[in-house]
Amino acid sequence: MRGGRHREAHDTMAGMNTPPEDAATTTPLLRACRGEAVPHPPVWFMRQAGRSLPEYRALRAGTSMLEACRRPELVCELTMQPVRRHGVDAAILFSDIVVPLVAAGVDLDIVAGTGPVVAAPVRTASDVAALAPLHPDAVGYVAEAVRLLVGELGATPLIGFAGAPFTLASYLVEGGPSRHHEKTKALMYGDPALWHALCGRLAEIALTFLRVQVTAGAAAVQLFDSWAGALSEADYRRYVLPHSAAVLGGLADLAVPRIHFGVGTGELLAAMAEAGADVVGVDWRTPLDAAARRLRGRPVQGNLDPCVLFAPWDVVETEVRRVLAEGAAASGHVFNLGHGVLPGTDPDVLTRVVELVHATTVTARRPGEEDDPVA
Ligand code: 1CP
Repeated sequence: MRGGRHREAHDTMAGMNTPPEDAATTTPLLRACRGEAVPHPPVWFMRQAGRSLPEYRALRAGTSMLEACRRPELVCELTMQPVRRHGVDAAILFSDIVVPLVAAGVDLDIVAGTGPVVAAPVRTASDVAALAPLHPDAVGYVAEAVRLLVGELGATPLIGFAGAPFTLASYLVEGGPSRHHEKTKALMYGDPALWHALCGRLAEIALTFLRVQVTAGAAAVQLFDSWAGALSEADYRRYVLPHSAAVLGGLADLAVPRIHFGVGTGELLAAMAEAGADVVGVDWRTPLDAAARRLRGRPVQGNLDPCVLFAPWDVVETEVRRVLAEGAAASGHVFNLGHGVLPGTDPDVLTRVVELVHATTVTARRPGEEDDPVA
């Protein structure tokens, strides 16, 4: 497979001759997250494990999403598929942001073609009071999957993840996917005390879920606040930032890079960084050099429009090079899409993007760093 050849080359560059514990901290992903020089910009794709891959569709057939998330060996294989195929610089755990809610006792299902659907939406003080904390043992299957993966992945880092309080609250309050988040915002504006109580509980759940993953071996984490872009900066700071900060701050002692991402968050980037992110994920609407200015040079992740992958290759190539050039303005750049891989994406295009990013060492190097030794 093309990805196999590619990975060999990448592993060599990432330091296969160093002991495993060193390799885990010197890979391009972790170096870029710390703003250190890299042999090439690291690249992975949000939703890289998924319906764009025929091997994913074959393995998932007949198993519901939540059931798949509870089976460590299946999680391990689904997580590995895009790593083997594309030669990406990181794996992301196959799971979902609602998995810890289910484990904490919320009656919720992931409906194919729709997303998470909550049986009894959370809207009153008694609903919030009934939201139990997450006990780490309730996601023991996630810890087991992470341990299996760390063994399989070798030097390639595993990214653990969780949903941020606002995005989790949106699913719980709306009862499912939502375009305008109107019930969520009505609760937020109408009963701030209840809102903060809800988000406080969700922050604890997200933090426990992330700590389980890092303790089991995840080398970095991403906190998805996918729908935070629905808020003004003032509302984000008032109603959301303290809770996301509790999650990100609660990981500080574990010393893993914390990536924080949302969609449509161009106006929120500085505030999201203030919440405690080491790296801020950016969608395709904000050029990465503009994002880097808003973030005062902090490392960025992103931000190729996932729809560009449906255009002819010469367009894809031009856009990838533009993203790389703009990303070079930041102290570190993790190449990614601006949001998740769309199901109809041709997986061979993703593999070619990885090859292109890995081959673009020199133009991606930041000015003034030419003499830095490469890991
Ligand atoms: O490869 C990977 O990226 C790992 C897998 C992964 C991740 C990181 C899945 C599998 N879900 C997630 C996170 C997630 N889940 C987010 C944050 C990322 C993002 O913004 O896309 C969100 C918002 C969800 C919620 C969710 N779960 C949705 C979106 C619904 C909406 O509001 O539009 C959907 C469709 C799901 C189900 C889901 N999660 C993952 C998969 C493979 C699926 C499809 C399930 C199926 O096959 O039925």
